[in-house]
Order: sequence, then C-alpha cells, then structure tokens
Amino acid sequence: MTNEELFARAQRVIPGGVNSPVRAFRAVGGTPRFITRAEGAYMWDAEGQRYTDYIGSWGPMILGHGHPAVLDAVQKAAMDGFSFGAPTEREIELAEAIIALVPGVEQVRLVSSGTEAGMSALRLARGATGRSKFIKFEGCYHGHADALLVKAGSGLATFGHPTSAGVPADVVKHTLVLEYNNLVQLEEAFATQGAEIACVMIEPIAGNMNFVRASVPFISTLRRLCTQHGALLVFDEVMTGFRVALGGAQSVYAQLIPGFRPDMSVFGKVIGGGMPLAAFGGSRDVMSQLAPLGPVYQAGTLSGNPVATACGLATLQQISQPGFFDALAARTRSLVAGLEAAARDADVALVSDSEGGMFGFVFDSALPQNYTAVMATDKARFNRFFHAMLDRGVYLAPALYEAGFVSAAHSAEDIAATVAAAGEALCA
Ligand code: KE4
Repeated sequence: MTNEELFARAQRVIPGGVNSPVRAFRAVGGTPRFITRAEGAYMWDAEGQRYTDYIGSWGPMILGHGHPAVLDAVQKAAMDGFSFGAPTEREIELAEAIIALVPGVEQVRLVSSGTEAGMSALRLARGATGRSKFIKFEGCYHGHADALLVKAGSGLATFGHPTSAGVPADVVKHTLVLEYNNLVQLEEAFATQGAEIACVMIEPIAGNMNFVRASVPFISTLRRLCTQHGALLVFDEVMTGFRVALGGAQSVYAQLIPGFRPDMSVFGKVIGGGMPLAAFGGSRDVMSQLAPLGPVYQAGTLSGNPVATACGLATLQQISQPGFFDALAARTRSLVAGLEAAARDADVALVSDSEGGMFGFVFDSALPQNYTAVMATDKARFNRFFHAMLDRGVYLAPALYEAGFVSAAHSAEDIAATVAAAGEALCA
C-alpha cells in the first residue's frame, strides 16, 4: 500500500490516522510517511523511500536505529520475560546510572512516558510544599496532563486557560503561564504570589518551540526566586536529558552558573532508548514524599518495565563512552552550520542553534527568545522547505515549533548530503 492508501485506511480506525497528533503532518500539510523499518541514520517508508532521519522518534534514538548492543540487550531481556509487576535489579541499575550522571538527583521513580513523569513531578511538588499554584512558560510542553495543557492568560501572570477541550477551568486555575525568558514577569509573579507557588516547571532548552535557550540571567533568577520563596525548580529534561549533554541541560547551565542545580528533574526519551520509559527525580527528602513512603500517590503497571530498562541501560552505557557527546555535538554543529551556509548562498534568512545532539533552525534573521518570536518566523517558507527536503529523502520535524535530532549514526557524508539537499530545497 502507498502512504496515501495507508493514511486513508488508518483514518478509518484511528482518530486522525495517528496515535500522536504531530505525526499527522497537519502543521506542514501533506501525507504522513508510514515507516516500515529503520536502521542507523535512516528510515524507509511503505513505498520504499529512504529518509535520513532527523527526528529519531522525537529524541530517543540518539544512537541511531538498531544499535547492536542495544538490540542484544533487549532481545536477552525479552527472553527472560516481558513484565513481572515486581521489582527487578535492572531498575536499580538504571536508577543508579541516572543518579550517577545527574548530581542534583538522589532518587528517581521510573514511569512509562514523559507525560506521566511531568504529571507526577507536579503532584509531588504540590504535595511536598502543600501549595497548589505553579508556573510554566508559553511554548513549553510538559506532556498532556490536564493541569499542564494551559496557554497564557490575558495579561501579566494571570491564570492560564485550557489549551484543550475537556480540561475544566477549575483544573488550570492554579497554573500561571509566563513568557519564556521574561524576567519582569517572573519577578512580579513571585513578588505577588511567591508564598503560594509550589514549583516552576521549565524546559531549560525549549525544544517544543523549535530550539530556544533559557538565558543565563533567567535561569539564575529562577533559581534565586525559587529558593527565596520555597518553591521547587523543576527542569523538564524529557527532551534535553542525556541528549544535549551527558548530564542534560542542567549540566550545561551548571558550567555557566557555578553550583546550579534544579530541585527536581524529569526525564524520558533517551533514557528509554526508544522504548516506553521515563523518570522523575530529586532530593531524597522530596522523593520520600512519594507512596509507599509518603502521602503523594503515584503508580504504574509497567513502570520500570524489564525490557524497557534493558533498552535504556544499554543506551546510557553507549552514550557514556568517552568522547561520545563531543563527537555528536560536532556532527550536529556541522549540520546547522551547513544549513546556514546554504541559506546564505541562496540569500535566505535562516538562523540556527544546537547543543549536543539537538538542534533548531528558523527562517528569520535573529534567534527567537520566546514563543511569540518563534511563531513570527516564516512558517510558509519552513513548510515549503520541509517538503522540498522530504522529497529529497531528508526527514525533518514536520512542524516549525519542533526541534531536530542528530544521532551517532549520522555520518559526515550524511550531513554533507543533507546540506546539499538543503541548497536545492532552499531554491525550490
Ligand atoms: P511523552 O508523554 O510524549 O513521552 O512526553 C511528553 C513530553 C514532556 N516533556 C517534554 C519536554 C517533551 O518534549 C515531551 C514530548 N515531546 C513531544 C515532541 N515535541 C513528543 C512527540 C509527540 O507528542 O508525539
């Protein structure tokens, strides 16, 4: 069947034909590609077309597809059993591996998705502080838990409005939505409501509005205000964790802000290596509030699944190899530098940024610092570029507001071919 035939068939039995909305290509138009298999840096669709993959399952596939050591670990684990509903040693090993790599985390709880991790971290922050209000930022996505599906309210630091039907206003009335990188709003929100704020949840490098870095002053101020007012600073590193650096974005900021640490961290994607696994963690003191020790309930049938933990552990072992991130970061930088050079040659305004194996680019002359600026960039040109690249066998994120990902399997030749395709696509 062709992609179009599969899409028509899928839409008969699955809402929108997809099991996650962004896969439907609605932001860029056209027919989604139904992938049959992937290997290394490549994916093949139902029509046999090969794509160089810059999505990597939206971040998890940092090694590329089908890494032999990971495949071997998963096959061995599967032979021992898929799920027990009882503790296993491998969950301890994965928790120990995460804690060893992220200094601010003393204990972790494993779950099955980033949404579950973010939702649980919010509940834990509220339970640990006894407070209900929390701050998030426009353009950041923390999964689809009700309280987190909120857009900015009208005016400064007013409570948010649901971004989704089915979310009662009551559920989001404690959610303050501020502008990313806006120090004035942050200071004012804490000045007026600091004693009521349970936590601030932020994507330290926001990959859900393309690729926007929180400024160092913004992170420093966040840290100071949270400490001053007894609020917990929660870093949502589902996308950036073990992707922008071995220690996540928090390790990047700790190099710029001596001693910096968030109070809680949320992980996903890479730590599952492509299988359903996520986590949230923090100090022993905060984490001990969780059931069965404490009053904050959280649970999951497949949490710490033995096959998923094998996949995650094998992935972490590979990315912990000396030089892994230096090589990956250099490869990613060569991609974005190539895109910028191709745009200059085509006399097209394009700016980009990258950290580790994660990148973003927009058709504009300056790097956007917040959601409004990202959405003001040239979307029509992005969509034309997306399809021109797809037609040339390069699979970018099918939405202007998404980040891109390079894997260890992307060779210098792959990057060169992508840049050459971009040179053509920019003139298409
Ligand atoms: P999941 O529930 O999709 O595993 O994770 C939610 C989540 C939480 N926090 C951050 C920072 C995230 O990026 C995500 C999920 N990311 C999207 C990509 N923008 C996943 C793709 C999709 O929704 O299909």
